Formats: sequence, structure tokens, C-alpha cells
Amino acid sequence: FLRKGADMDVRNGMGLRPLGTSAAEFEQDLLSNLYYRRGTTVESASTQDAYETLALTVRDRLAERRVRTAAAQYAANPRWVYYLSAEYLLGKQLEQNMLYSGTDRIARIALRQLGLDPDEVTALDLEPGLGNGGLGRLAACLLDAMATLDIPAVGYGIRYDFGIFKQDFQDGRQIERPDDWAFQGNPWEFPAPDDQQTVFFYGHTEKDAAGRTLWIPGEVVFAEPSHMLVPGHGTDTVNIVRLWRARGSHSSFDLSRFSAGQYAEAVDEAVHAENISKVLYPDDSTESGRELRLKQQYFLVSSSLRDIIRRFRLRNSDWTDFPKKTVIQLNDTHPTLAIPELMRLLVDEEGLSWDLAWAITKQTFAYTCHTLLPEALETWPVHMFERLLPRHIEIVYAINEIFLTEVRNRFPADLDRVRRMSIIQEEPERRVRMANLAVVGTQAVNGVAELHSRLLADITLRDFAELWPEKFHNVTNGISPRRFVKMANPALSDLITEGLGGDAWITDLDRLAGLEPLAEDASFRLRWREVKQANKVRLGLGDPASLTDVMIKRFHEYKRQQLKLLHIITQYHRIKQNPGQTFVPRTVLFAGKAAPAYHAAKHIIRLINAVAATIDADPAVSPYLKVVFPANYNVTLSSLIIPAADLSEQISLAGKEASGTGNMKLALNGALTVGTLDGANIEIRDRVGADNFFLFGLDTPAALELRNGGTYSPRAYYEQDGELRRALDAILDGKFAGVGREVADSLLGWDEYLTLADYRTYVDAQDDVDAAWQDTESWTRRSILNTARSGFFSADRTVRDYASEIWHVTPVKVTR
Ligand code: T68
Repeated sequence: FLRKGADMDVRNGMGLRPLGTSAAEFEQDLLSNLYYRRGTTVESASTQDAYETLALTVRDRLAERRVRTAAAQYAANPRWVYYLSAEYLLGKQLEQNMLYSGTDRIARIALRQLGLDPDEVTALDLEPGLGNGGLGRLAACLLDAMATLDIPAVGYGIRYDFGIFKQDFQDGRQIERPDDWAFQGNPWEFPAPDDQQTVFFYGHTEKDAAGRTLWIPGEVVFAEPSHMLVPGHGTDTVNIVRLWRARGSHSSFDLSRFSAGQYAEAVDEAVHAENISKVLYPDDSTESGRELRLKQQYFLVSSSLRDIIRRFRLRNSDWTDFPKKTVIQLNDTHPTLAIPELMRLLVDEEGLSWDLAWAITKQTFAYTCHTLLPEALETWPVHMFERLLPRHIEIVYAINEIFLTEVRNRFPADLDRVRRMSIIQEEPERRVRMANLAVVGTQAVNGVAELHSRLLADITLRDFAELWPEKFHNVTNGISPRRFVKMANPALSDLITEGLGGDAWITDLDRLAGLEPLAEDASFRLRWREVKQANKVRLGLGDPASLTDVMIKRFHEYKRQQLKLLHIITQYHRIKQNPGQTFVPRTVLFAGKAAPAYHAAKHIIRLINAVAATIDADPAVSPYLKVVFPANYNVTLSSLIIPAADLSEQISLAGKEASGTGNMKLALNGALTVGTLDGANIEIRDRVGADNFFLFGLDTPAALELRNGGTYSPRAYYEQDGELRRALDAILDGKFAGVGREVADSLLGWDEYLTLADYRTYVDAQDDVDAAWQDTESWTRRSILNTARSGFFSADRTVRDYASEIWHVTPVKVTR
């Protein structure tokens, strides 16, 4: 590997014919790739051939930038950011790579010249759904911003064979189908078999003669990497995201069994090994607790750390330089095993002293927490942990012992504090607390919005914040303006560019502030409305003249899709009760998946579909109200919905949503928010202005008091509020095809998320929305102001915050 690295600065791709920038040259390259890479010609090519060829031809135009990036970064020997994440929701690659390589126009011309339909060909591009929701998409947005800001970075993840399940509805019920996303191959991937790593599991530990601990593993699995390109926008930097796939070891094919006719048994071991990267766990914010998931986490961590060390050694030799050259960001606790794993590598394999290894480890890592839900803080049973990772449990115990000594010294005689802070939970079952390990083993911990970071320090991780206040930071999330404005909303982007007299806003989103004066310009407002209208037509769901009200996110009780549903049923009753009266026509759009085993969330989905059908079938109501629920929400669908939205529903119980990022995407695309004082909603409202945001509901202290005081009585709200009672009774009486009694029962029983307490203020806020919508000019003004004042929510700002506060890294500019 040394030769590979040492050569890097002289292998600039020089001597290669530069790829052309004209449509004619692109056409020639298409023909050449079709012939040499797919072994066919235009006359006999399938659409799949044409697609793969297009992808390769676009990819080739980024490859040269990639080689120059690698050379510049190698020469600089900089401090690197390694982003470790079990999930990435990268979105489709073709459109992005055409935009970033500037080949969009010429590619389409060239395809047409060859008699191919560009829309038909590009339609074959698939979305790699290697994540669940916000956490996975945030990882992708941060990679995009790091490349755009020329930060030397590598993302590490798992190349799941099956991504997040495909959602369908049968009789209104969610059903799940496997997402075999790479079945046809993935043209965006560069395999790197030379960089394969070996990962160990199980077995036991022994001491050698010198007193060093040896881990004698019981299973050996290979980790095979491949990477995808992560181009920056408006710069030559092209970083990578490296994804690991599990392979059985060579000895895992049992020839003797095969020869004896036991064909299935012969591959048992290999199949078992390869199961590690087989499927993404579809549970977000709930614990699955399966050993295979722990195995996935260690697989990611072990192979990535070996790769990081391999890269470090290309230019460095002294271990004390490691933290100067390396910062490893842990995306939630899923990659936290990297902490004991680095200790093991340094102490057992490299022979460093414990103290030196611990100093290096702590300085190297930083941890981002993405939740406030106690049930979402990962823990693993000690018995499972020690069976799978017998050496790591010893290291965790040793870390814990030293750490708890520090706690006892700082807080003598505070036994309860020691019990709370221990990395090992003792009761009711011994478990390893991954968040505690992550805080102890890192130099910085951050939440993802101001409120979230405050609640982490005050409540969830309070003991730790008291011990090490300087460790705790806030870095408010952000989103890629490239993917979620420029690509998702080309019409609005063109209007913004025209309004601002240039497109510098795409990489400097604060410039959107320049739109503010245009909010007062009636002709600009008209064009703004025309864009929104055209986006609704493009989406093709519901009447484009109606108020498009969207709630798009994972289904979870804390997010409270059920509250939106109560409002819909209330509106349905009002329309039915007042024949002859007119109402503001609304299209309510839900999209999102529920974890397959999360029954309460699945009941909500089924009830939404039942209510939608009831409304559709009722001619007295359907002119004013329509509920649509397109299946299989993903990055691609979000990019169609967000630009069409008038109203953004961000209605989680205050104190539950860490940040939210859909809220930012919607505000940036000119939707007004109806929302609680939760997560980043607060920062959105602060920026866009209280007049341009529909606020309702309990705030966090009030919600905490109501729940913890034990005084929340859903029945009382039910009895006191006629409209609420009517809505719940309709469900309980089976008015919606007999569906959804479980939902009503749970709202009236012990509802953790205090839904009924926020019902009245929510419905009132929706009445304000209706009133505001009727003043078209004023609504448009507010819509423009939402966009103009949301520049802060660019992921570029987020990455700058990480770079200056936590990573302390500087850019490496790629030159020609
Ligand atoms: C989300 N978390 C937060 N988790 O809910 C959201 N969890 O408020 C925040 O904006 C976003 O992270 C980005 O910070 C998730 O998306 C998961 O997807 C997840 C997956 C596996 C296990 C636990």
C-alpha cells in the first residue's frame, strides 16, 4: 500500500486525453463506453445498457477530479475528517453527478443524437436506500457540504445488499417488500478489493509470556470495500464514501461437504458471514437488540479503523501524531465500538501503553447524539457483548473503572451518581450503555439543534455535562441546498438566481436574504406563485389550486401524525355539518414509513388511508378536503413533494424531536410551518419571524410538567371539547371502515405524547392558516420571507461549525 500512496503525487492522470466538454465529444464517449464496457452498440443496446453507459460516461468526468483531489490531499498530509455512520441516504446519483460535473445539457443532447430518450434512460437510476430517515440523510448532506468546502474527508458505512424496505399499501395497511437496490449492479461504485480488511468475532482472550493480551477469535470475516464519489459543488474536490461488504473467508467454502453432496451446508459458513451486510435494520429510534446488529456495528468500525490507520501510515509514522491528523466523528452511538477497538489496536497490536493509547483515543473521537428518547439510547446485554467481543468487554471494563474513579474523586460519597454514570448498567440486567461509552471516549459531544443540545446537557446527559461542561456543544443541523433547492426545485432556483442576479447563493445560502425586498414586488410574487403552482402540477396529487399541507417523515408516535389526523377528521365534520358553506380547499399529503414491528405506528397509517377513502367517497366533502398518501417515501419522492408544499407540519411534542431537517427543506422551498417549539422549529421561527410561522402547543417545560406531574388526563380533554370528542367517537364508532380503534384507545389511555393536550391549540392554529391562505398576496410574501431568511439552514454552515468548533480542520484546495 505504501507504493500506492507514495506514487500518488506524481500520478495526476497526466498523459491521459482530457475528456471533452462538448455534446459531440460526450456522444463519442457514450459510444465508446457502450462498445468497450457493455460490449454492444446503439442498434442493439437495451435501456439498461444505455443507462449504465450514461452513468459511466458521467462518472468518468468526475474521475479526473477525484484523482487530483487524492493527489492534493496526499501532498497536504492534512488533518482528516472520518465520518462513521451506519446509514447513508445518498439519493439518486445520476442527476447529482450530471449537475456537479456540468454534463446535464450535453448528456441529453448526446443521448438524443443517438436516438435514445433521455427521460427513459435516466429513469433507470435507483436510489440507494441505505438508511432509515433523518440521521442517514444528514450524513449524506454533511458529506456533500464537506466536499463543497474542500474539507479532506471520507465517509465510512456499510454496503447493505438490502436497503430500507419498499413500502406498499394493501387494504390501507403498510406492507414491506425487500429493496434489492443493487441487483442490476451499481455503476457508481468503484470496487477496491486490494483494500480488503479482516474482521474477527467471538473466541476468547489469553495472556502471552510478556503479559500482553491476545484475542483468539472464533470467526473471521472479510470486509470488502467499494466507494462512491462525493463531488463538491463549484470546486474540483471529489471526496469518497467507502462502504464495506462482508465476504466469507476463503476457507468458508467446505469442499468436503460439497463433494459429499451437502451443497447447502457447504456454503453455510460463507452465507452466515455474508449476512452481516445483508440488510439494513429498519428500526429508527427503537431498539432492535439483535446480535446481528451489534455484529454490523463492529464490522463497520473494525474495517474502517484499519483503513484509517492504513491511510495515516501513508504519510506518518508517529502514533502521537494520530489525533493531529485524524478526527473521527461518530454519527450517533452506532459506531461507538470504535473507541474500544482503537484501544485494542493501539495496546494489543501496536504495544502502546494504556495511558498513551487512551490519550490518543479520547482526542481522536467526537460524538453526535440524535435523540432525546430514552428508549433510543442504545444498550447491549453484557452476555451478548462479551460472547461476540470478548476482548472489547475487558477494555470497556477497564475504561469504566478508570472513569468511575474520576467520578468518585470529583463527587465523593455520591453513589447514585456513580451508578447512573457507569458504562455498565447493573439492573434489571447487566448492559453496556453505548451513549455513556461515547461520552467518556470522545473529546466533544454535540446535539443537533439548540434546544436539543440544551436538553442533552440539562437532562439526558446531565451528569456528564456537570463533570465535563467544556465537552458539550451544539451544532444545528443543515441540509444540502444543492439537492433540496437547486436539484429538487429547478424552477424556483431559476427565479431566485434571476432575483439575486446570480447563482452564488447555491454555495453561500445567506445570500437568500437578498430576496427580502422582492417580497414587496407584486410581479415577483406572481412568479413565485406560478412556480409553486407548476411544482404542484408536476407532483400530480390533488388540486394545484388547493392549499398543499404536507407531513412527510418517519411514522412515530412522538412525531404525532395522529394529531394531524384528528384535525382532518374535525375538518371533515365541519364540512359535513355545514352544507352550503365554503371552506378553504386543502390537500393533505402524508408520506413516510413505519418500522415493520411498530404496531402503533402501523395502525396510524391504516387509519389515515381509511379516512382518506371515506373523504374521497363523500361528494359533500371531497371538493374541500383530500387526503393523499403516496407509498414508499424516500429521497426521490421528497424532492417532488417539498417544492410543492404550502404548509409544513412539524407537530412533535415539544422536547422530543432532536432537530428535524424536513422542516428546514420545506421552509427553504417557501412553505410556511405550523409547528411546536421543538427541535430546530424554534430556530426556524426565530429566523423567519413569528408572523411567518404558525405556533401552537405546549412548550418543553409545560410538557415535562404535565407528563411527570402525572396530571395528564386525556379523558378530561375528550369530555370538555366537543369537536375532539366527535373526532374520537367517529373512530371508536367505526365510521372509517371500522379501522383505527387502537389509535383512539391509545390517545385516550396512557399517551406519552400528550396528543389531546395540544389538540385545541393545534386546530385553532389551523384556522389561522386557513384565514392567512385567503389573503394570497400576504401568503406569498410570507412564503418568500421563509426562503429569504432560511439561509442559516445550509449544511455548509453546519459543516463550518463542526470544522471550527469540533474538528479544527482546514480546507485543502484542489488545483489544476
Ligand atoms: C433523527 N434521528 C432525529 N434516527 O430524529 C431528527 N435511530 O430529529 C434529526 O433531525 C435527525 O436524526 C438528524 O440529526 C434518526 O433519524 C435514526 O434514523 C435511527 C436509525 C437507527 C437507530 C436509531
